[in-house]
Amino acid sequence: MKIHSFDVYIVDLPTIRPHQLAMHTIVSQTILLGCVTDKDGREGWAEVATIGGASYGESTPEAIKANIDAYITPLVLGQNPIHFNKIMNDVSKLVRGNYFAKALVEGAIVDLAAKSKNIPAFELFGGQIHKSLPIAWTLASGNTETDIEEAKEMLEKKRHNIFKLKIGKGDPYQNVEHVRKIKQALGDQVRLTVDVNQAWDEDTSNYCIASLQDAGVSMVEQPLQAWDFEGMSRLTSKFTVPIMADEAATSIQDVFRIAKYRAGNSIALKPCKHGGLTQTKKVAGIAEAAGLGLYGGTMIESSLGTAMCAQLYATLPEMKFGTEIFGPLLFKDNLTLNDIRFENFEVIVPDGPGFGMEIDKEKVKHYARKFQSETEMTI
Ligand code: MUC
Ligand code: MG
Repeated sequence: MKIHSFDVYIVDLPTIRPHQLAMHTIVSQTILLGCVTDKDGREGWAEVATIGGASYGESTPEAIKANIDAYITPLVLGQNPIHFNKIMNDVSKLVRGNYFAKALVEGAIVDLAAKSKNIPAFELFGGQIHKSLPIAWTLASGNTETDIEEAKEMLEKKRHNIFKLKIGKGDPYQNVEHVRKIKQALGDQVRLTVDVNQAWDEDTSNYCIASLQDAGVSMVEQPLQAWDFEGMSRLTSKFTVPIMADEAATSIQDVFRIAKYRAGNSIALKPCKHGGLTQTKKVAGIAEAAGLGLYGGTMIESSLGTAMCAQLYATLPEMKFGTEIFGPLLFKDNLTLNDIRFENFEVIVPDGPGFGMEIDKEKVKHYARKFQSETEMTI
């Protein structure tokens, strides 16, 4: 079995409502799909998602596609997918950084390898510990009343009882008030966390985190810029509310540094930002050894990317802060023929062959960027 082709599609998928982060409001999420084939025409598929073009991170959708096409695909053609560990090790020697690109390539190869053995992909990562995982929902409409109504609806439907608020945009002090009001309205039946997405300086963080802690918030994610390890370390030792590193926790070396200097006492995992599933397992190992709490993060993937995250997170001993892989629930449409199931405040880990998802090629064609004409598309 040899890899015959690798194709990358850029897809824009509309959301059910605007989703407001510090740097960008998502109304249409840009997703990359990777499709690997072998000589017998068998396929493996993977997904990574990006937020706000170049405003969230360095891996823009266009760069991910261009770098895979030019530099990674030539290295994987002709290789046996079951050797994905060696393939990605060889790729990493010749391609620096490019974590999202590597995650997409590794994911599609893993899907193909697992399908060829008729096993779920998590069997290639030590096997499943959890069959379902707690799932948070992000309240990010930008309006306090709308967020409270949305949260109440989620509670009633038993979909979520953990809520994350994106509070990096606008006036920090007003945003803290917004959080306080939501916590007051929802009470102790919910766990409330906040994500600042690097928007505050240290003085603002000192003032705001004290108020958030007082309001009963149970975790503060990435208050400072990704590079500010020292500031994150000071905040972590000052407050009792857990401080989570997200944008700062990319490579295994970053996570080791966070552990060493306590620049955060919890880590948001995201296979795309770490460079794939294998690297995510390594990050989780460093965190576990250092006693850092884990969170199953998302870049707001659709069903396929969510299945990839769920399958990997299911192999880890403990997700202290649960997961936030709610992506499929935020989209108007689905790129797979089957759905991710959300039940009783948890996401059910897909357990079919590969990532357990069947791609809907008509939908991929429908939402793929126009510069990819039908004649260029091999699906
Ligand atoms: C982030 O920074 O964590 C995750 C949930 C959400 O609403 O935005 C993302 C990105
Ligand atoms: Mg975050």
